Amino acid sequence: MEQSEFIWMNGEVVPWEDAQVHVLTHALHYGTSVFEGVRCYDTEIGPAIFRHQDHVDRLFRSAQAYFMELPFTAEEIRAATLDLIARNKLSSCYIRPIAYRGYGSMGLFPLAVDVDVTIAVWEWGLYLGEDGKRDGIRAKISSWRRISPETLIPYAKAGGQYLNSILAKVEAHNAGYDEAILLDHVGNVCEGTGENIFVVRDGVISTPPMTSSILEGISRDSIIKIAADMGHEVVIREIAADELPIADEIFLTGTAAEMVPVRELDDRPVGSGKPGELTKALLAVYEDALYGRDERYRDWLDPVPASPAPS
Ligand code: PPE
Repeated sequence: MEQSEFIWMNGEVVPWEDAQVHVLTHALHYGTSVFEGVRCYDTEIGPAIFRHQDHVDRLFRSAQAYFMELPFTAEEIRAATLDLIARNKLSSCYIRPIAYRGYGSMGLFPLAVDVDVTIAVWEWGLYLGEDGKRDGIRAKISSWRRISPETLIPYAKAGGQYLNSILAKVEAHNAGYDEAILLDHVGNVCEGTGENIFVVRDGVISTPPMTSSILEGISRDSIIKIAADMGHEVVIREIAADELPIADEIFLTGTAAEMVPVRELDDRPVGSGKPGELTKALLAVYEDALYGRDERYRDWLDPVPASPAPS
């Protein structure tokens, strides 16, 4: 991976290589962590974090779901992130804040273990590649079902929950596909391993609701708002698995992946087998929003200060 100079660890800025944990860190054993994936773009108004506050808020919601009390406020995390990007002299980067049960005691009762918080920022290209975004990807319906609300907390972005995504991702990779699409526990369409899903048929855009065990994606929300501004109401409804083969267009959204057309699903072309017209139109406006080129979405940008706060 592309290293940067500094990492923020429990309130201190330390050199990248010094950001280490003990092997008996609770989260390493039991997945007791919550995290975010955020991006900073080199925008028209300078380096700026896309929907920063929404990501920080989701981090706190995830933490609450797993009884974790963060020793920092949302505002402290937000300010630390902006400062860290400036210190690392980055104009665009991926941002990974993580709160985790640290070192102190083992065993499944976690509440006595302190919560540590770190923030790392580094340059990270698109998850499914620039060519994936341009030409579309090949996806496979996973044989693994997405975690259900009966066993875990789908709306939380928690470390341990990602074993589910990892099983689906490796299965898809080994079978020669770019990405997996998971159904929920009752068999409705849910999402990708790290992206939400949208389906277009006869000009109507649909996306699964919270009750289909999705992670409530911030990119998903941005696309819903952008589509509405373009005159397309996105229908939020349960989508049956057998609606996928008859879709005209399918695309995925997520911070790491941004927005990616699915050109082939289970070896069959989606629509024409090329990124669809609506997908392309939405992607163009979405990119304008990310890079601050569209005034309507400037409120989504949290500008990075030109120089770090004096320490
Ligand atoms: N579903 C899942 C399971 C998920 O992990 C993500 C984000 C999304 C949907 C989309 O959410 P949002 O980024 O708010 O639009 N996945 C993050 C981590 C991916 C990774 O590989 O790590 C991300 O995109 O940063």
